[in-house]
Amino acid sequence: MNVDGDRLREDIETNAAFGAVDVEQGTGRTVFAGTEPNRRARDRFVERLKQAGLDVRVDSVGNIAGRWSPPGADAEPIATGSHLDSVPRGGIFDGPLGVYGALEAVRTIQNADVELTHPIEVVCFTEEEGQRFAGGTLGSSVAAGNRSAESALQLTDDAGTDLETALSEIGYNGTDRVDADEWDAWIELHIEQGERLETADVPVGVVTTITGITHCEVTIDGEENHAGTTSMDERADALSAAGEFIVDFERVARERSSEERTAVGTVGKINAEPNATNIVPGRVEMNLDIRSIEYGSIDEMVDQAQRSLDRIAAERNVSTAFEREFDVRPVSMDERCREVAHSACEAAGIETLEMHSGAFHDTMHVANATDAGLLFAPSRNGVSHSPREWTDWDDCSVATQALAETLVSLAT
Ligand code: HGY
Ligand code: MN
Ligand code: MN
Ligand code: MN
Repeated sequence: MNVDGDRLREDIETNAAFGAVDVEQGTGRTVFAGTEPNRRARDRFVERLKQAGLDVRVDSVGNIAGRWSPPGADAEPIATGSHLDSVPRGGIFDGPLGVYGALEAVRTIQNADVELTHPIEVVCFTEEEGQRFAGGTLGSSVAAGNRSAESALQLTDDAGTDLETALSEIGYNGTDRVDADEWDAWIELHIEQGERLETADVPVGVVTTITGITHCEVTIDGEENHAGTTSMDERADALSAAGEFIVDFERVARERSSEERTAVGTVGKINAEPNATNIVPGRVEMNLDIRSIEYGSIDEMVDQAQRSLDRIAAERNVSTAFEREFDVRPVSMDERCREVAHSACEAAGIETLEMHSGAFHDTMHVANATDAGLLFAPSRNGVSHSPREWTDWDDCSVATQALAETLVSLAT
């Protein structure tokens, strides 16, 4: 079987134009659920699915599935796919390589002389990055039965728009069903977003475990006051309190990571009010992103973060709130999918390397409903969630070939 690397590249480059933001380091893209760039990316994907002869469905939360059912393929479908939404100024491969790699794998298998017993389903999940609604992996959590469609549709963005409205505005609140429990197996192709494959000079990663993750919302309330007339010993400065907390939280994560390498902690989003030069800040809201493949590490870091916040509240005369949400335990990939991927790649002369995933993925939910596997393609210098994200086109083709070989092994 031969992947058409030029066709794959054209799909990914065309998709990159939707929500493109030109920045000095490269081409980023900003594609949130329910926005105009999201509609254009979805429309293009549906058009390409139909051109490949796949039957297209859209479910109530905007998940898109295209099914190829060749004659004799009567068993439960094998599914593959990823997401098309992005983080702000994200790269062009995080998600789209898995969506268009899946479609290219199917087109490659269609042109090969193989008799499938299972149909193959190509899937694009809604809002994996969680930039507008919920904390991430929204569509896959519904497709895998981890969240009800009703509750998902009621989620609102910062402007108060709910998901149902956002999807109907772009014409993607469907009436079909996309159910992960209908699938016999699932394989996602994704960029590694790390540098182990590049360092080892191996073209394909086979994932063993996907990190656990907790997002916490921290609020600090002090007292807004005049920056010139409020003496230093009379202040309840929410932003200085947040600054002390952030440095202490980083210490907690560094210490944990020195004992258990996959433990990480990040404060990536912060909002200070009223955010004016000459006003002592009265309120800060920030999000914590805490991960590890050891759930005990996550609990330990959350516990220490709460204790640090309580200490700072007492010392600085501020009040605090700490809400733990979006809590997903580490997920092991199924032995069957890992073994099939390794042997299919070996038979095709493609070297593989086992590793954990420090990023979360739609696969972590799908694994709850069926046998699930995750393949990685190399990331240049390990960079991702950045306009500098890059995967060489040859690496995209080899990883897509690995996906096609794995799908054929699962679907026959
Ligand atoms: O944040 C993550 O791990 C994923 O890239 N959304
Ligand atoms: Mn991502
Ligand atoms: Mn992703
Ligand atoms: Mn089978």
